[in-house]
Amino acid sequence: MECEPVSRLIIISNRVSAPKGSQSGAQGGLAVALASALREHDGLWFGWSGERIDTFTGEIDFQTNQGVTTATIDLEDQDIDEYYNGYANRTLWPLFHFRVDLAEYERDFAGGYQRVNARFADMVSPLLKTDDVVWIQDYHLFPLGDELRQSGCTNRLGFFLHIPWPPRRLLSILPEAAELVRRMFAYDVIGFHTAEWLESFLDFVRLELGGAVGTDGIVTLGDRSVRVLVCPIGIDTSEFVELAAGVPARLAYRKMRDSADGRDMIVGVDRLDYSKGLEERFLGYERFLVEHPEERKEVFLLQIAPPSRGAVGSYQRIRDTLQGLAGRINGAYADVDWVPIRYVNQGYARDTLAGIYRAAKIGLVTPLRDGMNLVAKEYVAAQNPEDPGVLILSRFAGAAAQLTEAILVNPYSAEEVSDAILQAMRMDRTERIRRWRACMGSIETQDIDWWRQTFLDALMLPRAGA
Ligand code: GDG
Repeated sequence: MECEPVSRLIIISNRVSAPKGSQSGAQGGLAVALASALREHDGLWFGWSGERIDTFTGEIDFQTNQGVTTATIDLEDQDIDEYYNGYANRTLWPLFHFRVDLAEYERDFAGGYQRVNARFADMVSPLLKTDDVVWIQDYHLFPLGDELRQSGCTNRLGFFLHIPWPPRRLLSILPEAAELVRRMFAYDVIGFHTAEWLESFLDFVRLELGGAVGTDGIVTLGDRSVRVLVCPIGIDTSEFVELAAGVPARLAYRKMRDSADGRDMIVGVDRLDYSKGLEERFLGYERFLVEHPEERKEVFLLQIAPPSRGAVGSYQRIRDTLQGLAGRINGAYADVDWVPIRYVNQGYARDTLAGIYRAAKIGLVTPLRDGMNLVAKEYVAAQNPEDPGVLILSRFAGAAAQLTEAILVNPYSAEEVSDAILQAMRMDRTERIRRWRACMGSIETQDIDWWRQTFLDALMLPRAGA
């Protein structure tokens, strides 16, 4: 099937990351990829500024930076509490990451979520031209497509989910689940990272809503049809390879190797989030120290964990738990010349990070559940091809479907994590190179440009309902 060219692209996400002077700053790969798509299609990026105001004004702040125009609005306290800290991060995020125990269900949260999605639609609608193609990002904005349709929008609308889609029975716990999924049929195309997330979505549509799943990737509910696809997000692999070979990365590499004093370094880099399995990771590493006392001083774990979503109680608790755990493990095993865990609660520039990844013999990426996980891919991209490190990856990260030659582990099992660390430490160079090449092949083929193009191509196919 032929796809039409994209005329103007409108991207809508909860937050907008305006392009900065350098790609080596805090800006993530996603922001860079979306910015380059916007540049190519003369686009506009709409979202929340991240600022709080007393009363919502409806004012839009337009800015153009390096060929990318952004349009942002400020939100009022109640919106942020109910929509962002509430429904998005206290209800949907935990539930979609299998943490039923942490998910909170408040009508006020659901109401705030609905209100802000309607607000986004009110603000965006007047900006839309007839041929604009609209691409909405992530779980903060599930109902936005339907809100736009209600205000008369006939544009092509695409939606991409960056987090896992939970199994049907789990999603049924959400009081608004049926309505939320029904409203997703306002989109023309919905994309997921993995076949597993897509299958769970289809299960819900089929078994809870009575929808019909065609063999051609078209799903129908009542009189609405939507095209669904698996489209795993990648990183800007060639940029990351260059970054890892550049001067700032080389300096970071040297600094790390010097401070490692000949020992192997294991690295973890994650937003401080309970879904990333940091507590279980520390316990798996402790298990390794207990089971292999002879290896203790041969290795240390560097865990970089910049705090996130600090306004949410469960994030404050995980922060306290990890501080306590790192302290306890260090207290129990440290010696005058060795500390088992270096636990760091701050973020680093991307180029520094690239050097740190390269200095690590092992990348330890063990989320309990993760839509994709870009750190796993960045770790692979940053390695020295002649002497690469080993990636240990949770089988519950979306990335495990692609990086099948990593050492895949069950992150809940301290024993498996411990065994994997030993296996990685002892792996010979030939085996390391073989596994690394397989992983690298995958992230080179399906990089961030591939992701964006694959999604947009699907969005520009003849429309599902047409
Ligand atoms: C969501 C989904 C999905 C981390 N610390 C620093 C830093 N980072 C960067 C990493 C990486 C990014 O943040 C994190 O990406 P992840 O994919 O690991 O995780 P989420 O933030 O949870 O992202 C996830 C993703 O969306 C994309 O679809 O993969 O599953 O949960 O790029 O490098 N960057 C810098 N300093 C740090 O200290 N500069």
